[in-house]
Amino acid sequence: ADIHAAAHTLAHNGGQGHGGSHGAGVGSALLGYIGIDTIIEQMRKKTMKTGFDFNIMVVGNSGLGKSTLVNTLFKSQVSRRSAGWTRDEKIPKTVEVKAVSHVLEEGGVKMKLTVIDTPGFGDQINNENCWEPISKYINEQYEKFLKEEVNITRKKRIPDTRVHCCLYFISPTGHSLRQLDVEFMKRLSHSVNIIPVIAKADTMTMEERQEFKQRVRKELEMGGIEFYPQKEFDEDMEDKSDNDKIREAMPFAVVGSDKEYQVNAKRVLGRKTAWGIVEVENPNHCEFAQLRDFLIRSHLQDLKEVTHNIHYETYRAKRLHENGGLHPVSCNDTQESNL
Ligand SMILES: Nc1nc2c(ncn2[C@@H]2O[C@H](COP(=O)(O)OP(=O)(O)OP(=O)(O)O)[C@@H](O)[C@H]2O)c(=O)[nH]1
Ligand SMILES: [Mg+2]
Repeated sequence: ADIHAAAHTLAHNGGQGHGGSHGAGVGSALLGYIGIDTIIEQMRKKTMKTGFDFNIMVVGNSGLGKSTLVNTLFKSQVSRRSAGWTRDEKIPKTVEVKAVSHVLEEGGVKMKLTVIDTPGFGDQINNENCWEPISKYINEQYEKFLKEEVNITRKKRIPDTRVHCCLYFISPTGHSLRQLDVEFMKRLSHSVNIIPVIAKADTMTMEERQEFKQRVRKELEMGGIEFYPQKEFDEDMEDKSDNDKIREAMPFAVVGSDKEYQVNAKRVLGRKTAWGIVEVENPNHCEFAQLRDFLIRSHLQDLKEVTHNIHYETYRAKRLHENGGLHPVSCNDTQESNL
């Protein structure tokens, strides 16, 4: 992103810059502050005003704690737990895709969070094509966005329903990945950012967990399955070294909970197990905090950018190509990030 010819970059740090500009030749008259750096504050203000969309999908067998984990991640009831549904309702005959939106606000910043649930995934007798409705949903959102984009009169802000992130829940069997896991991730990893996680990590001992994690990692690698953050999209060495650390720690073995326990005079979210209370946010107990930090605190914007610049772009190019090269007139000035 920051490719620039060195000769054209003039450090201009306010009042201190003057002395340094003597021999520079170019721009020798740096007489005071311009205000380039205020762009950050301007962007901040805009974001505060408009808020932003974030769409997260959860996929995995019934009962793996998908709803609980999303609720734990966002500290609110953003995904309805299926408890309370009747038996017949509980396992749909086909995979359904259900999106529910909420607006969350923190520090004056509004996030419109949409949680896309996929009840019925992996719960059928024959799970052969159960990735299909999910893939269809993902592509439909790209299609919607594309239609809006190629309109002659476009909305100032195209509503973004594209799936920015797909949390894939791996069953804590202690054995290995199932055929379905491999199939799903293989089929979808080129159209959506997949983040695999090991569900209900508290049902395994620390040793079992480590062993299982190693095995899953090896199988993902052998299966040639790519997941987010993809190596090929690292933008520079710093990105690469940060992301390498994350990739080496994946898939995160997580625990979710909506119950609080008293631990050392503090109320913490946790789960009671045979070997004591597993604290959800304690990095010594499970990798929930690592997942949260990565997903929300460091990579949320990047998830959106990769969705727009890579996955959507791939879809768009393919669609326009199919259309016999019918390019929209104004395809070059689309919003960079759909904030
Ligand atoms: N041991 C353990 N149990 C969990 C965890 N997360 C959720 N559960 C429990 O597992 C059950 C199912 O949790 P849900 O969050 O409804 O699971 P889900 O994947 O959303 O299930 P469906 O919506 O039916 O597909 C509930 O009884 C939860 O309390 C976890 O991390 N560890
Ligand atoms: Mg659920």
